[in-house]
Amino acid sequence: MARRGAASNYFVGAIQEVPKAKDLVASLSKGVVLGKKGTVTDEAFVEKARLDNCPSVSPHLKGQTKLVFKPDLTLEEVQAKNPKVHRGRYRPEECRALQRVAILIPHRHREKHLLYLLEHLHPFLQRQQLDYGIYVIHQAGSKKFNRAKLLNVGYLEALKDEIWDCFIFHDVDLVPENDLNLYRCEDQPRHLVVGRNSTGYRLRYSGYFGGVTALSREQFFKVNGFSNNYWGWGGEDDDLRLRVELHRMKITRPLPEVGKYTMIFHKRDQGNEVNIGRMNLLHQVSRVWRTDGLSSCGYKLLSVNYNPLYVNITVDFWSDP
Ligand code: UD2
Ligand code: MN
Repeated sequence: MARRGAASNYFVGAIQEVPKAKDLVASLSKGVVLGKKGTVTDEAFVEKARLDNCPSVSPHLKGQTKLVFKPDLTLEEVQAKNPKVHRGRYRPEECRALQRVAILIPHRHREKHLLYLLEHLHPFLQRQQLDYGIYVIHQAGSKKFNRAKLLNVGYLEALKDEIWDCFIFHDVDLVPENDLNLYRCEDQPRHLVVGRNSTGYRLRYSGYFGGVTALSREQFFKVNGFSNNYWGWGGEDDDLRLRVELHRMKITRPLPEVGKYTMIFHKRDQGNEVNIGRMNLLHQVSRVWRTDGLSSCGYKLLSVNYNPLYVNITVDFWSDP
C-alpha cells in the first residue's frame, strides 16, 4: 500500500536534508507525484473498481457522542479495538470511499493526548466511511516548537505514500464530539472547530482558523502551505487564513452544534512560548507567501515509522530565531 518501500519502518541513517520539497511541489503542479511508480497493485484497483461509491452521508454516523478519557488507557487497548487499522490506514470494505484523507497531527511531549485522540479518532473516521491515514509529525530536540512547519512536513511526506485528496490539520488535544462533523474536503477550505468545551463552544473570533482545518491537496498547494517562520505559540493559523483569503477562497464551517470539540486540558508547553513577533509576520503575508511555505520547507528527516495506528515522522529543524 505504501509507496516508500516494503519495510514497515525505516531510519534515515545519516542526518541529511531529505525532502525535495521544491521538486515535489513542482511535480504536483504538473499533476505528477514524485515516488509514484505505479506501485499500487492492479488487484487493489480491480477490487476498488468493483465496489460502489460510499454514500455522501454514512449510515454509521451517531451524531453527538459522549467522550470518556480513561486515565489508565494504554496503546495496546486502542490497538486491540482497531484491528482493521494497519500502518495508520483504513478504508471501508463495503464501499469505495469518496476521498482519501490524511490526518496530520503536529506533536511533541503530548503522548497522553495522542493516545486519547487515536482512541476516539479511529472509530470516528471509520463511522464516516473514510479512506484515511493518520500521520503524527514529531519535532525532535528542544528548539522552539513550530506547528506550521511540522504540518508542511506532514503534507510533503504523506504525499510520498499516497496521492491524498484531502488534508486535515489537527491539534493533538482536540477531540471531535459529533460524528456529523465530516472529515472531508469541499470546494472551499474548512474550519472544523466552531467551539470548544473550554470556551463555551463559541467561535473565538470571526477569522479564527486554528485547531482543526480541512484543505484539499490543491487548496493547500495553491497557498504554498503554511509559513515556516512561526516559532512558538500563535499566529500561524491567522497566517494561513490570510493566505486563503489572498487566493479569494472563502472559509466554511459546520453548524455550531456540529463543530464541537473537547480540548483536553493543558498548560502552555515548555518550548512553545508566545511568539511576540507574530504580528509583524502577519503584516508580511501578501509579500512573502510565494517564497515562504511548502516551496521552501527544509528539514532533517530523522525517521519514519509505520506503527499500527499511525505513521510517525520525526524531524528536526535547523534553526529558530
Ligand atoms: C491554539 C490553536 C492551535 C494553534 C495554537 C497557536 C485552538 C483550538 N488551537 O492552540 O491550532 O493555532 O493556538 O500556535 O485554538 N504541540 C505539541 N507540543 C508542544 C506544543 C504544541 O504537541 O510542546 C502541538 C499540539 O498538537 C497542540 C498544538 O501544537 O495541540 C497547538 O498548541 P497548544 O495546544 O499549546 O495551543 P492552543 O491550545 O492555544
Ligand atoms: Mn491546545
